[in-house]
Amino acid sequence: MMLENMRFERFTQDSRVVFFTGAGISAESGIATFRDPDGHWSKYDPMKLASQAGFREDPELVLGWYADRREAIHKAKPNAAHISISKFQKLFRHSVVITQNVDGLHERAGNRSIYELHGNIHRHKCNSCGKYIELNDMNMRILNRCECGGSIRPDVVWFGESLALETINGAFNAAQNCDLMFTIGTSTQIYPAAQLPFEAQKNGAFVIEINPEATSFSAQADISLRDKAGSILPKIYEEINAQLN
Ligand code: BV8
Ligand code: ZN
Repeated sequence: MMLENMRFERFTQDSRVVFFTGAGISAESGIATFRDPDGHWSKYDPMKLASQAGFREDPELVLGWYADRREAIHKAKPNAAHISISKFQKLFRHSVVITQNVDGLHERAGNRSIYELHGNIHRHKCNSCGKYIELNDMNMRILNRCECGGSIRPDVVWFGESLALETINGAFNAAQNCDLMFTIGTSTQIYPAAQLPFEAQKNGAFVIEINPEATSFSAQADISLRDKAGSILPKIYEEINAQLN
């Protein structure tokens, strides 16, 4: 569908907007996704690395994987898609970002009202008492212990771990009460996050998907754009900004 044919007059600057994102929005920043052919999971078994069992079995393999990712993220910069969201958030006052990503690029791009469903790779906590602990870069690859004796791990949500209740409740509430949702760069396979576009649409939102590949949500998206976020989101911003002003 051509952008010019998309009509956005039904929205105003008071519309409630949700930007729901996955690893694909960081792809153009050079950060590997999970399920693309050269993604993280193609090299490792996710259940092994992003799980309590995997961490118990080989903590330094898991800590090394996160340290490698953190180094790649430090070298990366937010891309045009992250930056467009900051522009959108000036246009739509009631807008939030709900991300599955742990890379912190939304925050670095100046996006606000961010729900980090799966935590943040730059924070560490105790695996037993949950206390947040500052680590310097040196010892992020080795197993450190909390004063309670627990192992220190990245503050991310692993498979089989529950998402922070306040975060997931806030995200569902935002999705169920928005007028417009963009679902960007997610294969829509990981639950409960993947439920969000369906929830938004069920509650009357207009949902636009941006992904070079089709996903389990594509067939029912109001608009599904087979494109890269970094190239099409700036164009959609220009189109909507022109129609709203
Ligand atoms: C939970 C960690 C309740 C941080 C991640 C058995 C036991 C327990 C739970 C389950 C179970 N079986 C199933 C479940 C539920 C499970 C689940 O969903 N499993 C799947 C496999 C079915 N979920 C959970 O375990 C969740 N917790 O349910 O707790 C509970 C508790 C106890 C017992 C029972 C239940 C926890 C899920 C969180 C797991 N942690 N990451 C980290 O290391 O990063 S998941 C991981 O996948 C990342 O967070 C990632 O963000 C997320 C989703 O992936 P995507 O973001 O979609 O990325 P992906 O690579 O898949 O897709 C990228 C897309 O981008 C592609 O479509 C591509 O086409 C597109 N793209 C590429 N380039 C671009 C682009 N798009 C736009 N522009 C581009 N340029
Ligand atoms: Zn502890």
